[in-house]
Amino acid sequence: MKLLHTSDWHIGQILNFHYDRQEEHQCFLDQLCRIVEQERPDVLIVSGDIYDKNTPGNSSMRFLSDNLLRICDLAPDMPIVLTAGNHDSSSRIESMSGVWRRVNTHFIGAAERVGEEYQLDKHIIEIPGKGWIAAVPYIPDYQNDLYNIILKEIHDRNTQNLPVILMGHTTIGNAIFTAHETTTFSGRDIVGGINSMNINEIDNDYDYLALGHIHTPQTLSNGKARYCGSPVQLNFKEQFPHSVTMVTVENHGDMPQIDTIELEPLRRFYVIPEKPAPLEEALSYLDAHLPEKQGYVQLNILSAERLPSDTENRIRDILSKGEGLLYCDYKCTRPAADGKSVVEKPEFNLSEFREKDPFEIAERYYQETLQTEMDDTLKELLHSVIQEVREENAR
Ligand SMILES: [Mn+2]
Repeated sequence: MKLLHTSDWHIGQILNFHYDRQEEHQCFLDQLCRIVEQERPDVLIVSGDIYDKNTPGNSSMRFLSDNLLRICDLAPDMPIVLTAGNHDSSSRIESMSGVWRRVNTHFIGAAERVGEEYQLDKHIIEIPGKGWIAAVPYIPDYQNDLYNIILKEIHDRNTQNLPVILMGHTTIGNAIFTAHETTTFSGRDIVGGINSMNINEIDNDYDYLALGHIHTPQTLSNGKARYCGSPVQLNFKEQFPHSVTMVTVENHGDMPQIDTIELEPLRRFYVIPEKPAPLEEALSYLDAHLPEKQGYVQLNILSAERLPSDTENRIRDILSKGEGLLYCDYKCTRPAADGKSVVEKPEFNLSEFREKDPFEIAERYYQETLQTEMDDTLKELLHSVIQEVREENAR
């Protein structure tokens, strides 16, 4: 079976409340269409975070339908499987499932139980003669048993010994989280509000685990679980090539062959200069090193003081000398007291702030105002309240 694995599209993202990314998403989807035509995969999967927001605008919804239909027309026999991520509204994604199934496209939004029993059929997609997809969307922690219950069910149905692909949108412990802010609670990493789980909690009965949520592309140490990463760069931290993943598995029990196909971005993200420099130095460096390819620019400033109010205009003036260079923001780093090393303490802009985990914000606020760490009792209390609100919202 040949599988095209993507995740974390984040359609509808508005960068810094200002820059609509739709043209960039179109550029990605045009490339995806070409890849589908050339590679002829047996299935295309999107492991969560289809949209950037749980209330995508009408234009984003139309954008997704138009592009999915285009892929359906190019490869009518290739099923498409899309699961909800933590950014998506599970009920919205679920509401699309009926109509889209008519064109071999499967939207799976949430796990449902009748009494104690999960509804398994909606998560199990058989590709006759090729393999099985276990489509698990983003699920709250307490439903982690779902992975194994579905795998067990497929095990019973898989009489031909075909490859089994498991989808997940979660945090796996010990993965590389470079593009994300992380926090730790009770020895577990929390990334983007999702507690990490140990990969060994999932039974070894899959041939490839197609993960979403972490935007840094990486194959995990067992050699058969992978975060394919976001296809469109979403912020200044994601400084790595963006790609999609092609996977081939012959039979159930075989190791997958994993290849990546790099994507060409429409716009780039420039952090200038590379290391934080005093304001005047940073401005003249930018002036002398204007990037040639279009993109977003963040000025990297070292300053103990608040920056003068005309800073933004001065950056914009310099950028207007280039082609297609968009002002994004500046990052201000304070020098450390010893005058040598640099304390990384960026001031968040609003859009970065919105991406933060509530736990992390509270932890930082506490630390900064009281100059001491939260104790474990308080952490635990806060954690359980946040969890409770989340579960309430998920209903
Ligand atoms: Mn994501």
